[in-house]
Amino acid sequence: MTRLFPVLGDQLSLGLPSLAMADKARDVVLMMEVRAEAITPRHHKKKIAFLLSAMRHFAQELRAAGYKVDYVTLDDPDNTQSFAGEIARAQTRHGATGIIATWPGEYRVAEMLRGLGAELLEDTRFLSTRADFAAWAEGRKQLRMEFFYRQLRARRGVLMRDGEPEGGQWNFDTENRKPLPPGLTIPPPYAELPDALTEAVLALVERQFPDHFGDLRPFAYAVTRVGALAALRQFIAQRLSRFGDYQDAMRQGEPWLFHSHIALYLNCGLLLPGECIAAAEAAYRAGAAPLNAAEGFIRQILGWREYVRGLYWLKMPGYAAQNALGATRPLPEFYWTGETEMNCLRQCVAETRANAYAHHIQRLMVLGNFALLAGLDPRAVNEWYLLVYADAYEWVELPNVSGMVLFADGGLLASKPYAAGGAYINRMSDYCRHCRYDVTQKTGPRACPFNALYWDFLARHRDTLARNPRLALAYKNLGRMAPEALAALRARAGEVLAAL
Ligand code: FAD
Ligand code: DLZ
Ligand code: SF4
Repeated sequence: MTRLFPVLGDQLSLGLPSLAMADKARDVVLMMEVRAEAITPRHHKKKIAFLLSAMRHFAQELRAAGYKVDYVTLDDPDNTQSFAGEIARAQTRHGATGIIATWPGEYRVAEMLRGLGAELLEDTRFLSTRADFAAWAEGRKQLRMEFFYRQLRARRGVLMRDGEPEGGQWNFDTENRKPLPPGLTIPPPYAELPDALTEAVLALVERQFPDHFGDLRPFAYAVTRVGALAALRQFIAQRLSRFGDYQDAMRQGEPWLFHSHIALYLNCGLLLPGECIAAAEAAYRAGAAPLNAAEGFIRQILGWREYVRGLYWLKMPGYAAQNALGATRPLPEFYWTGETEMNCLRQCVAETRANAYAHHIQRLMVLGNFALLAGLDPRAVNEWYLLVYADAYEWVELPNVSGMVLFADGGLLASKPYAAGGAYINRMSDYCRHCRYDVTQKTGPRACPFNALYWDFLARHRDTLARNPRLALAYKNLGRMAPEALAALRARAGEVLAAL
């Protein structure tokens, strides 16, 4: 009896628990390129190309490892272009009696697979389980990442010494907020030339999705495990040592800085979180990276990545509909075109369009901060983030956007909204030096829009946010402001919003 083992685009790991159960002699691994996944939402061209090429390369690896692989290509004339349609067709084709899969990365896909009677296995590529997170969250009013992280670190013995955190403290974030000094050499990112398989996919994407957002070429991402491992090695050797110091910095024309650029590989399965953490810890122990860098990097993966996944599965499906601040404004056109005089936003959209990548602070404090302050509709903002970044899958994108950026979950993830005026962007970047607006001005036609929007945001949400102890100082300052000054700021904010 043949059984069907669907392997989805974000499950490109030979160690997948479902694959371990497959009988190579009689079971069939099914991989499906389907249009529905590319067009709802309409993903960035580079993201589609990356994933389809990585899938095609992974199918070769599976065959080399002895699996029977049934691979449906996007332009197969019989392709029904949906997961459910392709699984049904493959069941008939192979006379398959059962479906076994690894837990997928999206709630709707899990529901679809369950609806087809599939057996779903826990995804062992994560370092904690959904049940671990649910047990930890039980009875807690607030779910702070820091405490989940500490527990995981201690349990797994990561950066620990005699039962205590290495260096005597869990978190070195206060050392990780430096702006970039002038003259610092930034190493180029890992890059590969596309092989014939990738070139075929690039041509396919150009043909099938010409109107999607984003630049398809140049295409230099790795598409195999070997390439992804090389990218990880290059990060550890060339950038990790400065990752901590400049984690929050931004510089015009420098999209990659000292970040790792591995989330796209981790999230589709070409890299595993445990090996990235082990590589960073080994670099620290060998004296090749300082503790604030290694701990900072490890916390992103062992802490944030595991935490947002736990939160997603605990709170779905309701999490996607949350809108605690009642935000309803449509997404401004400049999120697609980059055509705005706000230089920080223009730069971040342009880099997103070119690379299907922006680093964390660009996503959070520029693109996200504007969405928060302007009261953009969480559904529209989530859709944008999900489609523009090559590393975006709903389990990781949604908590970051609805929880971290928009405070749409009412403070479940973040202890306060990450709202900031232009001064923060000016401190951490050189964007303001190249901007038509003046970051020091609060009102008037040349005033940086972030300034008025910030105060307007606080005033607008006074009833909901003023009791938050972490906003006490901000509300104290708002309270001290002369009524005419606040009125002028709010009028300026009104103009900015009306112009959107
Ligand atoms: P680095 O800065 O080098 O960090 C190392 C790794 O840590 C990343 O590769 C990633 O795996 C992990 N990591 C870091 N921060 C987070 C986080 N907040 N949540 C989960 N993992 C994290 N990350 C995604 O992987 N997919 C997304 O769709 C995504 N959407 C985001 C949306 C918003 C609004 C924000 C603020 C953050 C989002 N992040 C997302 C988190 C983070 O911005 C990206 O993981 C990071 O920018 C990817 O680049 P990098 O690989 O160079 O990461
Ligand atoms: C994002 C994406 C795209 C563009 N295309 C495919 C595809 O053709 N086949 C596939 O298996 N997965 C694709 N994905 C990823 C899925 O949309 C989805 O995010 C994951 O399968 C997680 O459930
Ligand atoms: Fe952005 Fe304001 Fe700075 Fe211009 S002045 S780059 S709008 S923060």
